[in-house]
Amino acid sequence: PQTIYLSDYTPPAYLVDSVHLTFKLGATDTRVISRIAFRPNPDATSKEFFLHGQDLRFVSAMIDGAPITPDLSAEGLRYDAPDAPFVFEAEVEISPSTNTSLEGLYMSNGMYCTQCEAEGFRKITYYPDRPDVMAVFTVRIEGDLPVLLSNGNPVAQDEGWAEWHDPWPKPAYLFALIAGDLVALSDTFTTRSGRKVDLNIWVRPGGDEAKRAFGMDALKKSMAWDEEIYGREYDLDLFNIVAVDDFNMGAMENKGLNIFNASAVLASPETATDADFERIEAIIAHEYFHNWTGNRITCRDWFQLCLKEGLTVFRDQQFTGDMRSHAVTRIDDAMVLRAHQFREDNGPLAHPVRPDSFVEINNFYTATVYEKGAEVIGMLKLLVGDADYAKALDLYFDRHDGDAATIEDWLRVFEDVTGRDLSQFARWYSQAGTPRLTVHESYADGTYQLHLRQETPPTPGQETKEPLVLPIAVGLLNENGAEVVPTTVLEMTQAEQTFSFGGLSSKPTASILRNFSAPVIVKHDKTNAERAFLLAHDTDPFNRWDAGRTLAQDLLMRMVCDNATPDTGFLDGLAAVLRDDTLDPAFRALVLRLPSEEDTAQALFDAGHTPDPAVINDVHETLKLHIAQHLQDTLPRIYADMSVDGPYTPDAEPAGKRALGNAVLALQSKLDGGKAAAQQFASADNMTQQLGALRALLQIAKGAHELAAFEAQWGHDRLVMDKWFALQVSLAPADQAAATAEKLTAHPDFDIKNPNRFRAVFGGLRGNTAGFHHRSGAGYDLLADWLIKLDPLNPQTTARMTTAFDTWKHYDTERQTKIREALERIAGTSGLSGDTHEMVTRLLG
Ligand code: DPP
Ligand code: ZN
Repeated sequence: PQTIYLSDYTPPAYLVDSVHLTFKLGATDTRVISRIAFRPNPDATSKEFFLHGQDLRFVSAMIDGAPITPDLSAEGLRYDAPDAPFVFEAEVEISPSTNTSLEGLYMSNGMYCTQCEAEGFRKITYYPDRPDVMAVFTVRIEGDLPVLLSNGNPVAQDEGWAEWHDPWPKPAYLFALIAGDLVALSDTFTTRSGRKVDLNIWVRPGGDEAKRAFGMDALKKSMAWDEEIYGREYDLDLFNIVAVDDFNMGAMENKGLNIFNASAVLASPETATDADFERIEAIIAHEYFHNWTGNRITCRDWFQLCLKEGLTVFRDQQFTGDMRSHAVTRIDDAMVLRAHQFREDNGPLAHPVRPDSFVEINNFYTATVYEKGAEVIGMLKLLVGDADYAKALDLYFDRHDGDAATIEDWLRVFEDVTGRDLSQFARWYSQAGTPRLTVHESYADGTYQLHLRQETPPTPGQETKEPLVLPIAVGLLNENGAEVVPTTVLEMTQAEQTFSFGGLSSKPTASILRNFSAPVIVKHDKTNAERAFLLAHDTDPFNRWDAGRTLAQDLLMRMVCDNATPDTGFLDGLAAVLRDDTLDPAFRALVLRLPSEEDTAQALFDAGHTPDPAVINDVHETLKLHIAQHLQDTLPRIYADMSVDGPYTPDAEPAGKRALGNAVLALQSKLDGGKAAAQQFASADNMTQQLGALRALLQIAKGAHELAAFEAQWGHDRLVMDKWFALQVSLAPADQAAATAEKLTAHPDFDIKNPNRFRAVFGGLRGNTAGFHHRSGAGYDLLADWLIKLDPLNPQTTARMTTAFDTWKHYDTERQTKIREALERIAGTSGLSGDTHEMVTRLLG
């Protein structure tokens, strides 16, 4: 496997004007006949005619109608082609039913489907499979199946065939084909300029039909929102979404034909939780928003992946905030960033938002590219202001429509609109690692000073770091909790900087990094009294929540390191928020939620300790019990207050009540032995409450009866059963986690080839911090065994799951030795995929 460098980019030798593809479908012998009009690229630096191709059986090829004998290799096809426009034709054979990689054309429960991003199109036919080659596609599908779909608009169809034409030039990674026995929920959306768009959500018949309505609603909301907020209209007469059972990612934004992991689109009140509904709404929006940020303007090369992903995540986060609550959305997004991206930055897999080299691009669909990529855009918006952000985006769409663009193009529109020099800001794209922002304060003579220092620790391949541009939103509160200085954005550009606020009558309490204005770790030696004050009074909801979070994290760490016991100050602060009926229940639920055991492990490591997951687990349990006991009298009242009248809707308001109800129920179960939870389980009419009750029971090592009942009720429903598989493993007592996972791999419904099921069991295992890291090493061994089994079938999902080991150097020597052995065993497997090889090599560092 070869390392590819951003600095080696060269333009394509040939461009493509049009592509005609004919598919003669067959499970093991699909014929793909291509006719591609090439012309030399005037900007090319090389004249080599090379087409990617992988796992293809070559049948024949012609140039301008004359048969040719090209050089074939495992990577593709080479030929001494004319230095003038020509038509290339080829016929190849592929075998979708044996393609378990779920990349290229494959089969899922009788349905033909495709996944081409990033480099799957080369498994379909010979082609310049790179995003800067954009072309107009016409596709003919021949197959004995009722529904035959591709990108764009239908041209003609009859029994056994269909023809499609996509008028918008696109890179091959956005190609899609679906063929199967499918049924649609249909609707329409009229764009603001009056284009009537037909919308369909397709599923296989036999159970999923009732789960389509919410996705359709989310799609229409997304279409309206992108018109209203970004001025972007949809540009075809048809928009199809198809749900697929076997899928490596969440979903894929293929032009006019989005393909979704069934778990990311199908939902009904009985089968999906509030969190599922929210996730589905966000993913539908995300894929739809890609139509402009990704499809109309795509990436020049895969190093620019954050150009479309960071921006599209940012847009879907804005959308979720607008649809639901901005405060709660921001807290959710920050929790995800800290849990996944900060973790990534803190280990051997750290890389910049725009990496400068990779072996396998599939390994860079990461929290850093996506979530940190979105944060970078949020900072840019904060720095330039909303009005200039809007102007810059308009310019971006105007200037680059139809382009395969770069981060430089993106930043230039902001420079052109604002006149700013963004060269220092651009370091956010090239410098890996999470900055630490150390805060010292002083107060004298009515002037409050903030002394700030930023420092980014070294990451693999980047020993020294430069100062970044940090937008730091700050507000100052007086002793009554009133705001004496409203939110102000400080622009920090140097390693150390001091900011002053004058004219104050007493020393204020600072609320720093409001709304999480930059993706940094704040090191501020506030007293717990100050934190408790902010938890009670901060006018910025994010920092109010974060003050509680920091208090909890600090307490948990003192419990681990110094045998501290929970102090009443903390418990009273929590109680006050919980009882405050003026606060959004969703917000109260978030305040009640403790940092995860994984969060505590990371925080301990950051503070120079070696985390012991067994001790962390004990301490978390102890704290939850203390909280439950402290709140004993309040819990039943809040639980009762959170009951929702009327039929279930997944809207933010009742969902917030259910979130708080479930959080309270989990605490209550520690006191009543699971009585209330068993009742909720028995009477639940929606998955949020059914699953919330089951979780509460499993957390106190009860619920065997309910688990069996759940399986009996839901055995027929794949998506619900994924929850059943995941929950048992993730909540198993630490010494039984690996055994539980192993037992479930022998369950008749376990299917190694289905990524959702594999992730349910092994994602459940990695999510059980104390269980995965149990000192026996059983968790490590089991995961390694199964990754070795999965790799020959599905390299992409295998490689992704190796990230379970990315914190391994944080642990004690004994655990490190065991993890190293597991990683070396994977690395030493003969025939290991390039995807997994790259990951274990980086992990072993
Ligand atoms: N489908 C994936 C996403 O939307 C990759 N583009 O993020
Ligand atoms: Zn995306």
